[in-house]
Amino acid sequence: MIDLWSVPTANGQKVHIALEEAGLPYRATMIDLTRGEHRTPEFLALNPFGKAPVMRDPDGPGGRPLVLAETLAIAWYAAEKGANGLVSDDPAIRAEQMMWAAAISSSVAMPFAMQFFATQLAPTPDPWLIETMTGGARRSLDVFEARLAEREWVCGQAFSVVDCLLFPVVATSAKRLDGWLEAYPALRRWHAETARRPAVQRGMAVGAD
Ligand SMILES: N[C@@H](CCC(=O)N[C@@H](CS)C(=O)NCC(=O)O)C(=O)O
Repeated sequence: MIDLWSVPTANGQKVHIALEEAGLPYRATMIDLTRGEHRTPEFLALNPFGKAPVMRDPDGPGGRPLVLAETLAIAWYAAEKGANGLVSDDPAIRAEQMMWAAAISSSVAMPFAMQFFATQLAPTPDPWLIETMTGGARRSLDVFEARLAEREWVCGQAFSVVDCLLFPVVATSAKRLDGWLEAYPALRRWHAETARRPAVQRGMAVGAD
């Protein structure tokens, strides 16, 4: 069974949802960042960057154990291993899925993370940083609003690993923005449809208590 060391944040939720949608059995251990559990020698041996989530599959490719960090890498691995169609067999669609998955993990995750640091964690609020990162977060929602106005799921007619990665951005990170999805009707429709999926509900519940 896959072992997952995780956190109840958007990054952790992305991986929980991908594992649930892939139908792979896993055991999640929640890491307490406030107690420095991500800086122990045992954790750093799994991920030298000292960041959750991290996964260990004892039955990886070729039957050998595989340790993976990075949310995108874990979600993509789960999507491929689960063979539930979360990653397309068509090389062109697959390349497009990778582009959107990478964008969510970098161009989108960065302003949302910085917005959280600037508004919730910074000892002294910096108005420039707050405005810049809130603007960046909103502009990334604008991109998905335009896309989802024209297609059911982020990469077309089929739910994919990209939707698994986007859901916590919208359901958790964007919820911190004033008005949440008020100005985003297509994202509201997509969020409601995605939130109805039992695997998404199970993934969001992991570590939530
Ligand atoms: N690029 C990494 C970022 C992971 C990350 O920042 N995880 C946070 C929790 S959401 C963490 O472990 N923070 C601890 C730290 O940075 O010290 C990914 O996509 O998985």
